[in-house]
Amino acid sequence: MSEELNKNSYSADSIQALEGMEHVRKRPSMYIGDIGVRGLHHLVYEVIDNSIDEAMAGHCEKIDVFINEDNSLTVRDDGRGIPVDMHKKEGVSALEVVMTKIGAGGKFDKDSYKVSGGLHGVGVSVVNALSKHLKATVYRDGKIWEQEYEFGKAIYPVRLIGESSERGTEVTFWADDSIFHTEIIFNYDTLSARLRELSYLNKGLIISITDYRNKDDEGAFINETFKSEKGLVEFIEYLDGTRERLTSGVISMEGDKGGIPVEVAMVYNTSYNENLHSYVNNINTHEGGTHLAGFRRGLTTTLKKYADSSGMLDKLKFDIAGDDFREGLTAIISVKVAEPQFEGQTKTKLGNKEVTAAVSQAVSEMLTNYLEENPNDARIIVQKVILAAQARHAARKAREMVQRKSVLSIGGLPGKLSDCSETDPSMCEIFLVEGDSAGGTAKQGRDRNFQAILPLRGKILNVEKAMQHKVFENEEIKNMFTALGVSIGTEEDSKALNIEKLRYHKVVIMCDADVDGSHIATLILTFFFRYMRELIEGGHIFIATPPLYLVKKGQKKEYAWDDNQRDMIVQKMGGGALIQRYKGLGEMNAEQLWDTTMNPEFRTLRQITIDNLTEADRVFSMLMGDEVPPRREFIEKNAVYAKIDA
Ligand code: 0RA
Repeated sequence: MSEELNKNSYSADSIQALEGMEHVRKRPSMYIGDIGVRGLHHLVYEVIDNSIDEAMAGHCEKIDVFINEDNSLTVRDDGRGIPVDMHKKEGVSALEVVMTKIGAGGKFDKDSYKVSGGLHGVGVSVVNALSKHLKATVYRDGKIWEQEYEFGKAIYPVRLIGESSERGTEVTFWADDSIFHTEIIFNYDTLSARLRELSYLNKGLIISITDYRNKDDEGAFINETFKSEKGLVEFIEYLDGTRERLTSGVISMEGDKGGIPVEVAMVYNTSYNENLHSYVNNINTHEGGTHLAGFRRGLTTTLKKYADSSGMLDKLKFDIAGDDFREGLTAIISVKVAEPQFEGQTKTKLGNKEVTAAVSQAVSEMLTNYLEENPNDARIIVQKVILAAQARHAARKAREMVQRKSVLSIGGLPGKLSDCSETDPSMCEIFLVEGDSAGGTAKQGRDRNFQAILPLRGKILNVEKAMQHKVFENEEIKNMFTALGVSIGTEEDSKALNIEKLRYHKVVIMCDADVDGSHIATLILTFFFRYMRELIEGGHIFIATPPLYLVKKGQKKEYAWDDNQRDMIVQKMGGGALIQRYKGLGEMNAEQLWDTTMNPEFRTLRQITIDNLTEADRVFSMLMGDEVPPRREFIEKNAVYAKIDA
């Protein structure tokens, strides 16, 4: 206490800064979203964002990311280098201000075009506050400077350590394991997917990632370098690569509309899904917002106008709705907004009103040109829209059937459902079980107080390839809707989901631990991803993990989930242990299934989360689409379990 008072050099501002850093450590989730795996990776994005800002200001061409052997992480750029000279107001170097003051960002450089920023756009000082150690190195004006920090506090003033003709900033941080509720281990695929995305969103920028923890077959560290010359056009080709293209080229535009940089790329494919991905300042806006509204408006008005004047709609007996223009459409919208207002539950919905008109105008101009110059494609698109409208009318009838059933609630519950007695949804679980026989075992093994069982017949419908009305007519899918108590579709938005009446807060997919089982689990996940994504986003979807082996000796019984575990148990039990390989759930009796897979005390449920929505979309279309080679490659790369990070 008295020590604080004696430090006369501490200005009121630096004490406030200290409090800011303390606050970050006390309430980390307010700054990085959560303190799990997602929040940990958010630290990386936050550091990279500073380098991206430097690139957007036109001063940086290359960003290198290194996952170090000890799971510290390094980001290096070839920008101007964070200034190290004395900051007049703060009395310390500018570098120290940037690193230790919450919200300092690049404030002292008003000219820089600063629009990037992570989910919350909080700045690198937040990463510093949540790191047990951080080291910043600046290459600038022929010199090398460095400063290190612990828990966000500088441990020495900026010091000169050498000379160099290089330019740039390097930050290495060791995340504080006392803050995070997860091991400090970075996931290569998660970071790589985000860096690839960033390279498409910032064309021309070179971004590399190196993993010093793992080597490939040739003994080199795992490494990828991303650089996109064509930006969103290439992003679309990557995303939609395994779908069958309907038109000749990717329709795209890039320009400035009323001071707002807008980039759009789109393509129609033969699928029945709508895939819109929108970004604001490189952030994926899951919840959409004004830019997406602008895209829809521009698309609908332009296509409608063209279709009307083409005469192709003359004999049509029914109306065309907004949805119809977006069936089989994959599009990416990226805008840069100086002062974005983010709204919505996850703060990923753009609120700035002025953006709607900017994007709408951009899309109208782009599309009008394209349709005029490509009359063949124009006809194909209008025909697709008409077919979509026809299908929508059929789908509505099918959907109304499902809804009528779910409105009847109790009486309408599927006959195959073995419900639980608890009625508070937050306490209830439902197991979606592959096959009637495993369903029967699960029914005997469960705790009927809070666990419900819905058996699903064999391979469920691949919704990736089915038209909407086929999806709603499908028996297993209808059963899932009614059992879960979820209804779908409003007048304005046929895919709007109503999950307020969700009857179980845990939905557990339980399939055999073999190739067929994973295929079925993937089919079910695809259904949730395309038709009930809110359930995944709400953390309601889980995958059960039945054991692979039973090891027995006399009365002793132990289960193993992998070969390693099996060998350890065999060794522990000594000679004469018997190993039973479970090929499916059906080989377990009710008690075994309860003990290993259903009993909350001992089971492991894998919660399904979406790391990167755009990448998840690509993976589902690839896994469930027509093309075999990319699917085989993915499954080989992710062998054992085709683990889908969705
Ligand atoms: C403000 C001013 C200047 C550089 C930067 C910020 C800067 C920050 C970061 C963070 C990571 N990499 C960065 N690179 C640059 C320099 C202004 C000038 O030189 O005139």
